[in-house]
Amino acid sequence: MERRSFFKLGLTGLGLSLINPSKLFSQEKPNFKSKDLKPMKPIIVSTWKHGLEANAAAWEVLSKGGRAIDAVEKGARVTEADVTNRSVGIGGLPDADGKVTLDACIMDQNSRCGSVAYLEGIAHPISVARSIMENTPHVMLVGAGAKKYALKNKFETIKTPIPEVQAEYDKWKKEHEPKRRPIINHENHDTIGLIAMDANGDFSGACTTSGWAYKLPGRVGDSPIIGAGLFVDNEVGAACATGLGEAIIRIAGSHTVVELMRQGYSPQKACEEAVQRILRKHPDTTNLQCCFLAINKQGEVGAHSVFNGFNYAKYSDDKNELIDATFDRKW
Ligand code: SD4
Repeated sequence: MERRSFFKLGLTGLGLSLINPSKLFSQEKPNFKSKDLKPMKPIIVSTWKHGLEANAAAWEVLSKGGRAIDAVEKGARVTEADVTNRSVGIGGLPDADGKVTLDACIMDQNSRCGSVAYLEGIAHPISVARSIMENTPHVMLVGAGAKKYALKNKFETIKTPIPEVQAEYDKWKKEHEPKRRPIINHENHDTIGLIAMDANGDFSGACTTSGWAYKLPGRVGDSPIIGAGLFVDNEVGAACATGLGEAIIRIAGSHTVVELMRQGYSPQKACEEAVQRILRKHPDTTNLQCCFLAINKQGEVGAHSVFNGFNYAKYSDDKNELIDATFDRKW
């Protein structure tokens, strides 16, 4: 008997003759055909208020027909260079030992990606991540190896913590040293994630952070993890995350959002479902702030967070605006 008829007979025997076997073993293809879509207007969205400045720099690239990968890197560098920012780059807060360790990743329209984690003393981790993506066979370099790579390739060095941050750390240490329990809250969630689509309809994303303030030494969050803090799939769109990295990693957050969009969810619904997934896995929601931001191939945007307070900057149609995201619950 032919394998196919045997299979059908088997199902009939089970009283399942009305079920189409192809539905049981789905081989559905994604319903996105990027070639069928018209060229889109460029757009960039970035997490938090500092996204406005980052977007402005990125827009200089996008508005001239430049590539999304150049735009997101340029935008991320603005926030990394901001000495007043306590969660990203040069002005970032240190770990519990007083060391500022930076995490960043970048991903382009061809699903190429680069990442650095636990990088010390380098001004622009995002550019190191891009260099790893473009010039090495690897995706991720961490700690001493990442630093060695950055120095060898002449990336700008910095001395961290900067004096103001050192003073903040000294104060924190006096108060918290006995417990060594970092508290994450809605005031120190300022990682920047940027996702952009250029005039060709190509996507790229970047994410850069100093991570959870006063974290245990060696801790790495979601931000440099491809699929957690950032994910790009040029057939579908892009997503990034900010908030409690540990919870975002547990559901491979940004990848989850992109895959939901692939299945037909709008960016907004995809971000909402990712938040629900986090909530289902965390009965204790104390300090569980997690936020997602996404755009799809049609240039639609979605953003949602566990708690109120998350906002994002959107630059499109020559307008740069700060928008409050929807949320599941109030603090
Ligand atoms: C982390 N997700 O290291 C980052 C923190 C963050 O804004 O988003 N800060 O877990």
